[in-house]
Amino acid sequence: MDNRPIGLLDSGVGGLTVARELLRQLPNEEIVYIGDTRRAPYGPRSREQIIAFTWDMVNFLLSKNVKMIVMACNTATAMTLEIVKEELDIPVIGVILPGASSAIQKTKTNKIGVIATQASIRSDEYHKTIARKSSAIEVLSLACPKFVSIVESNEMESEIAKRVVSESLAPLVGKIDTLILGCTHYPLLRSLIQETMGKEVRLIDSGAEAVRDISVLLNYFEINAHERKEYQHCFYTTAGVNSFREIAEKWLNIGHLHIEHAEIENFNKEK
Ligand code: I24
Ligand code: DGL
Repeated sequence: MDNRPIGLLDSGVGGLTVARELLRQLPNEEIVYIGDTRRAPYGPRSREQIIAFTWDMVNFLLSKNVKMIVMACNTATAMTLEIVKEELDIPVIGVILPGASSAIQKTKTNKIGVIATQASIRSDEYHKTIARKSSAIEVLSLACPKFVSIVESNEMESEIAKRVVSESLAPLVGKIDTLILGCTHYPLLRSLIQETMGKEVRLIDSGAEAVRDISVLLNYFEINAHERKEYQHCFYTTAGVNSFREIAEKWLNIGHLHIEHAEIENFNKEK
């Protein structure tokens, strides 16, 4: 048993989709969440920047005495998981392997699609991860850079969103039976994506899949938390607390969250 919190990191608020799933599936666990909202989105950024920014978040979480780190961001996972994992002596889990494994399980035609940010697609990490597990599978990868801005401008229901989603996904329609939503924001466009791809295509939410793996890992290392009377989940944002609060409280359906601003630039764990 281990009552230390689980650390989650994300480029901004998108990782709250993973946090919500974690709180639902693992209610005894306490979380510390850091979202680098000031420097988000990471999707259009360079590999070097994403690595440096992710290290800032990792070091920040280590200073909070977390028992494991969840990279709740596909872009950070694609660029940094292997590098960070190698340096830490606590478990580090990303969202790519869980999403990839689930898609492999579900495909019947051996044709899997992946949609994600530019940086994630450029890294080719989903494709490589799937190929390592099964060389029989064909992977069609597609960057959908406009999807994040649609969600962040709260236009999910608009006609523009409908058009952008259907135009963007056109290259995949009819070519795959399973589609990985390889970005934290895409589950919010799920119904539009499903409509465009057709109802026979299975959509995989990498974040939700990752939480099942977190549970397995907690069991394996015997580091589950006890049930307690009170939980003090902590959320940190590198930008304003108010806009973060609005989204987090609505999304998690919890009031009065503990949210603080954090300066993490060049965050040093020795501090
Ligand atoms: N969803 C996201 N980001 C935003 C947003 C949103 N604004 C409305 N909704 N803004 O991501 C990002 C920029 N901000 C973030 C806070 O700090 C300053 C900069 C997806 C979030 C997924 C949990 C739509 C919206 C909402 C509430 C819940 C969910 C949601 F308003 F998608
Ligand atoms: N969180 C990012 C991801 O899952 C999406 C937002 C961004 O580009 O920062 O890839």
